[in-house]
Amino acid sequence: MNKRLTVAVAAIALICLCTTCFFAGCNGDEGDYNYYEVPDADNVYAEGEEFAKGWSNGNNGYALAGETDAEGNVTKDGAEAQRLIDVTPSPRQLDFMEMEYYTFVHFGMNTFTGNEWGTGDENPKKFNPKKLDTDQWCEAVKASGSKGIMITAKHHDGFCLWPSEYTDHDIAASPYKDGNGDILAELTESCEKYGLEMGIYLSPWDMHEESYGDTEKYNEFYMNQLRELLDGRYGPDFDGDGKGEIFCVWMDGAKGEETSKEFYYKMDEWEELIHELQPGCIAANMGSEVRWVGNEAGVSRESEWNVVSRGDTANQNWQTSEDQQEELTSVNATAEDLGSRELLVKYQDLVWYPAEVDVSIRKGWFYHWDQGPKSLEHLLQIYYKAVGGNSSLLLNVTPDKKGLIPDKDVERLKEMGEAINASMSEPMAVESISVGDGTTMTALDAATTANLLDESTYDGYTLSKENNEYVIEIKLDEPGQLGRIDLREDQRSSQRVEEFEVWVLNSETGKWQLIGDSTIIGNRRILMFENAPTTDTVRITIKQSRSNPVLRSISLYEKVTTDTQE
Ligand SMILES: [Ca+2]
Ligand SMILES: [Ca+2]
Repeated sequence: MNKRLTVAVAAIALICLCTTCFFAGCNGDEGDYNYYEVPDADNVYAEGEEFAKGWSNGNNGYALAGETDAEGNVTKDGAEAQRLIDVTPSPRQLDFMEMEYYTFVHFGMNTFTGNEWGTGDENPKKFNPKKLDTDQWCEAVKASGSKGIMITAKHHDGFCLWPSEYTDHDIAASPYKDGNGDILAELTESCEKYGLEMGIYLSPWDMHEESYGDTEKYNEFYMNQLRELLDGRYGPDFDGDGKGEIFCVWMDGAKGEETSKEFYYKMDEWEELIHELQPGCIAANMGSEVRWVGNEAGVSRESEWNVVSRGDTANQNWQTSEDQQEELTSVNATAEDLGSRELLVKYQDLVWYPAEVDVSIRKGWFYHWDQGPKSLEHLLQIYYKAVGGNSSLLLNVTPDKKGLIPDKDVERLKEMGEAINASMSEPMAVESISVGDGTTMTALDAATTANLLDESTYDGYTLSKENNEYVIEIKLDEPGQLGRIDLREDQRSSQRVEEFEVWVLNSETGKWQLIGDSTIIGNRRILMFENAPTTDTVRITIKQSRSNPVLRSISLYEKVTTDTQE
């Protein structure tokens, strides 16, 4: 777990996260989230006709781990499928993936100076929120469906929101509560009250700290601050052992330009300390457990893979020339393909490294009076694309100089939570589920059906190749119009599905109609439909998978009247 991704990955993330994107104002385009346009009648089969027409469940699409050929040798495809699915999440990563959506709070000295980046020599007297209310933060983000809050305990300017023993550049030197304030302690109480997890951003870049630039000395300083933040004094104590829990420490790779080339962050040591003090705490962004999605616009890939290459060594089965070796080390965080079979076959060293989408509700990460929140449509688009596209969503909010999330943003967060709830609160009632090849179908027993309909539990159903199970048929209690389909794989068995389709039996025409197709599923894949025909039977066909798909859950949601793009 301690090996790092290549320098190329880190360097690109560093530049984009901290300069390019903000200054270029890359705020994301609205309007590109896919509601699936249901195609017209050309993709239909009459009932009874062979369903699985035109696609293969052979090696190309559905190689089983360890599959043997006619001579009894393990096939190349089978061995490769096994190699890929052998990469699975750590228990800590598995738990973290249940968070799905949580909130960044950028609040600090920059809030009072109007900067995105400070200088490190700001006067602490400038920091003076008069109405700071962390309950207001928690109430607002909770209403949006968020499960936790991550606070900028220290941003690049080095000003600390908690009284730190290791610096004078902190809240104790500010007028806030006459120097007796501790915003992390206040947030701890509020998180406990609202049932939200708490995370911490501790900027590795520290413009104020004298030892910054000296690897050894600064390392000691940073580790000391980590100890203060993670020794149990902060974070809600949900397990009741008297010590607070921190769910995530978020570290970016930003570094002062004036530092020497020899100066570096000892990320491995930091991560070790984080896990020693808080065994459940994830190291994100430049940490080795959750990867940056590659932009700050809230955009994730169509196929977001959890198993990716470290980008350093060639797979022994893949012959490399010098040029190809060069290509191998150039995998970077912003590449479109990080995890296809075609790509991974070239690499020896694979890791479980799921994506996190970080984006601000406003243009900036800190509060600026002349900015406002993104539209509801834009936020929903970001949410469905990230959470519904096998990524975590870290949505930033910006408390103002008073110390409050602005009213407009509070309202927008509420609308967001309400819209998601309206579309996805109560799944359509299911009569039965069966599996097979589309012609011969076998009903699942009641217990398996219940597991498969329960999205909160990992257990579901593993499709069998021997029985030609690549079609899953869901019979509904009542006919209805699909608005959302929400699929989950059991990530304990890695990420397997590479391509699938959704079909419905059109109640009017009596024919099967293709209404959507997509690539990966992973932790969660949500497809949205605006004009699906009325149906009482839905089929999901797995077209390609790395060995048998292991499904955690299937949830179908009926279209609601408010549920349109407009
Ligand atoms: Ca505890
Ligand atoms: Ca389940």
